[in-house]
Formats: sequence, C-alpha cells, structure tokens
Amino acid sequence: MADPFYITTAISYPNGKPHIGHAYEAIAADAITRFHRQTGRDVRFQTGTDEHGLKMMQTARQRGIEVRDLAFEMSSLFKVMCDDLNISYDRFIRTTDADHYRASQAIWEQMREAGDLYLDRYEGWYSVRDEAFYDEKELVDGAGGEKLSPQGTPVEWTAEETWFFRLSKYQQPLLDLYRDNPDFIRPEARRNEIMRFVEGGLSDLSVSRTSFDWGVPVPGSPGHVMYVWVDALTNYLTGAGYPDGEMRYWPANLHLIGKDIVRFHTVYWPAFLMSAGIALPKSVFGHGFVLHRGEKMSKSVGNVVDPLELTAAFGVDALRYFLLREVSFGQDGSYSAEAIVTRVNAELANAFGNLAQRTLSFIAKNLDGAMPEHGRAEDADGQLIEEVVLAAAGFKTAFEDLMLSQGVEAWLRGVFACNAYIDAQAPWTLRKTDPERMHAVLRTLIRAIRILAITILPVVPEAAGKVLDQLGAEARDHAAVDDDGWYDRHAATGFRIAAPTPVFPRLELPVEAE
Ligand code: ME8
Repeated sequence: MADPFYITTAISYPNGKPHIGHAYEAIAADAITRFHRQTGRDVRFQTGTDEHGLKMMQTARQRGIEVRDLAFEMSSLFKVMCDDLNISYDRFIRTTDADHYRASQAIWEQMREAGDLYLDRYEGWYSVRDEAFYDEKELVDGAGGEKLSPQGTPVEWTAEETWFFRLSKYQQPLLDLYRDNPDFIRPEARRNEIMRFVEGGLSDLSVSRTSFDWGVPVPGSPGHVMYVWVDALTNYLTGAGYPDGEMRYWPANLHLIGKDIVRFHTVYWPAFLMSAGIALPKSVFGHGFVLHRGEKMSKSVGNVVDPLELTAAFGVDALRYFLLREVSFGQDGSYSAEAIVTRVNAELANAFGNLAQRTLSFIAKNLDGAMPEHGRAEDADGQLIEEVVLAAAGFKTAFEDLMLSQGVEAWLRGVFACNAYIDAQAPWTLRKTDPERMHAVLRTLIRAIRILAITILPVVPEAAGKVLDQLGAEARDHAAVDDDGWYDRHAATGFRIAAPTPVFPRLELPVEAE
C-alpha cells in the first residue's frame, strides 16, 4: 500500500467569517496535499473549526445568540469557503463532533494516568483573543499603560480552581526533541524562537476552566471543562481515529499552521503527547501572515476581506496561484488587487495561457486538430523537453521542502523556455516554408505543455486540468510527467484537438479597487 501522509491545517475559530489568512492556509495545505497525492502517496488531509472556549462564548453573548448556533452558522461558512476554493480535504472536523469529545477525554485520561494532571488554583493573566495564558514577564505595556499580551491583545486577570498539566517536567524532553529533529519546527526562525522560550523555563499549564461550561467536560471532575487548546490540538488525533481506530495516518507528517500559534503546536502539543505515550507529529510548519497592503487584519479588529469576494472578482485559480507564488512560504506577504492582476496576467494569462492557447488553436485550425506527426526533429526540440523536465523536477524538489513559491518559479522557467522556443521556431512561418519541421515543433510543444500542466495541477487544479482535457490527456496519465511514450500512444488513438476556449483569462482591475 502507498505510504500514508497525514497533513492538517489549524482549525479556525468560527467566531466570525473566514478571512484571507484562513484561505491562504487552506490553499497552501491543499497544494501540498495534491502534490503528494500526485506523487502516489496515500494522503489524508484534515481541516475544520475550533468551536469551544471563551472567545466563542463572548461573541455569542455580544450577538445575543446561543454559542451552539454561532458555531454552526460560522463553521458552515468555513466549509463553504473550503469548497469554493477547491480544497480537497478528507475531513472537515468540528470540535463539537461526538467522536472528538471521546478523543479529548481519552487523551485527558492518559495524561492523568501518567500523573501529569493535578488540581490547584490558577491566578494569572489570560488573553481571550489569543485563548492563551501568559506569564507576567511576557506582558508588554500598551499605549495607555494597560497590560497587553506579547501578541498585542488585551489580557485579564483570572483566578479560579483548575487542573494543571505538568508542563515543567517536559522542558528537557522538548529541548531534546528539537535538537534531535531539526525539522520538527520549521522554518528555522520559528525553531530558534521556540528553543529560546523553552530554555527560559516552563511553568505548569492550566488546562481546565470552571468559570464557564462551553467545552469538553473533564472526565470525573464536574464543573470543569477543558482549556480550549487541549481539545483543539486533539482534533488531529480524532481525525486519525484515536482512540479506537487503526491510526494508519498517525503520526501526522505535517501540521501546517500560522506563526502566531507555533508555541501551542511545538511546546504544549508534543508535551501532551509525550505524557499520553502517543507518537509525536513529524513536523510543524509556521507560515507567515498575509497582509492587505502591508496591514494586519483580524476578525476582532474588523478590517477583514472576504476571500470569496476575491475569488468572485479574479477566479479561484488566480487567487490560489497568486498567494502561493507571491508569498515566500514561511514569511509574511502582502496582497492587493493590483498585485493579483499584474502577476496573474503576466504569468498565467500571458506566459502559460497564451502558450497553450496559441499552440492548440494553431493545431485545431491548420491541422484540423490532428495530433502533429514526428516531422523533422532538431536539437532545439530535445533541449526544450530537457528544460521543461528540469523545471518539473525543480517544482518537485521545492514542494518536497515546502518552498512553494520557489517551486512555482521553477515551473515558470519551463514556461518561459517554451515561449522562447515558439518565438524562435515560429511554426506559423514554417507552415508555408517547412511543414515537416512545423510538425516536429508542434509535437514538442504539446509534449512540453502536457508536462507543465501536470506539474502545476496542485496549484491551479481546475485550469491546469482543463488544459489537460483539451490535450485529451486522461486523468490517469497525469501522474507520469516523465512518460515519454505518452505522445505516440495518444496520437495513435486518433484524438483530435478542438478549438480551445481560453483557460486563463486576462484579469481586469475591478473599478472599485483603490
Ligand atoms: O488560531 N495570514 O484559529 P484562528 C495568514 N483556533 N494566516 C493567518 C492570518 C493571516 N492574516 N490570520 C490567521 C486559531 N491566520 C486556533 C487554532 S489549531 C489546533 C487551533 C492563521 O481562526 C492562524 O495562524 O485564529 C491559524 O493558523 C489559522 O489562520 C486559524 O486562525
């Protein structure tokens, strides 16, 4: 059986509508998922919503609705966003799902049996917006002298009876983990941050709350619900079948999350798992933030752009392409309507779209759609195929390393090579002067376009799929980029290329864009 590969996104707080940051994370995870599926791995991809906690309670109260109704209403919008963005998840988990309660209570019991949970009184600072406890020494002063979390969010003093997790006990095991597995936390800058944080010492963590009841009940401890991050992190196990399933997909290969929640995933989460005696995920990647014209947005601040407005204006594949190409994966990036239009027009519409369109319509018109014959080959043909194969290999190596924008860049080099080739060979001139040579050029271009379309499928699945449909390449052919025999087998079927409709339209800037 193929190697399993389990990839997850963070699960989002459904206290408001999804924003571009959520779309970005889902798109990146989906591209990685599709890439691994294409290389033959047995991929499981999970995303979903994180529905408990004080932030949800407070939002519901402000809106005067039941928290359950808020969770249902907003979670549906996250699912709609994923479906609209062509996110090929295997499960959309909600932390209110029944099997998730069971998994959360099971890991709790295992941590208790390990002797890592004790009852005490918590007194300290809590940020509802981050759903995080902070040590006094981590806080910063706000403009008005008020205390703020290191993320700049308000904190409130909290005092209540809670269960504690012996996080302090795991300081050395965690440092050993980071040392022995340099890829456990990526990128490097995040790894260094976390190592410094853990080296500074770990306090035990408050892991239950008694002042509200919107959460997973702590087994055997009436009045306590689990701290939202305990059940949130456990979603990854729930989706893998814990505690009763065969756990084929565990340990997870990759937790893909944003940079603001790396601590939860690389300190608390491995400590919980070590305590419960469960294998640790192989890798956590903290991607950067997507900013609108360089400005941070968040649900709580209210300057949020609906990703579905962007897809309505520019198309799903255009947005997917732009985000993966523009943002160096792991770093922050910025977007604007102009930047999307400029990049998508230059690279997708002009460079790749035009290449496919010109070639296919030329064949449809001048060869009546028949697949070009071998004709008279020249060195330039073999050289082009070599460059395109190299581009595909560059994409693959970069994607294996999560260097997504470098992967797309490598692919573009193949596209540019084709454009240089078509201009130099000028098949439209050869049509009259040297038809035999024209056939060889067109045949080379079809082979190159097929390889490039297959390569970019994970990024723009719908559009690249359409190009492959126009070539008559069947889905089962898509995996084998390096299938040299494909062309002749396919030509032998008598397939005819129809006059193509453009797959990558040129974008216009919406009138209302500033
Ligand atoms: O943190 N750009 O949920 P969330 C890119 N429920 N990514 C962004 C972003 C931006 N502008 N803003 C947020 C939570 N994100 C928890 C996760 S996981 C067990 C629990 C990312 O709705 C953020 O970093 O606040 C996180 O990875 C994801 O969106 C969900 O954020």
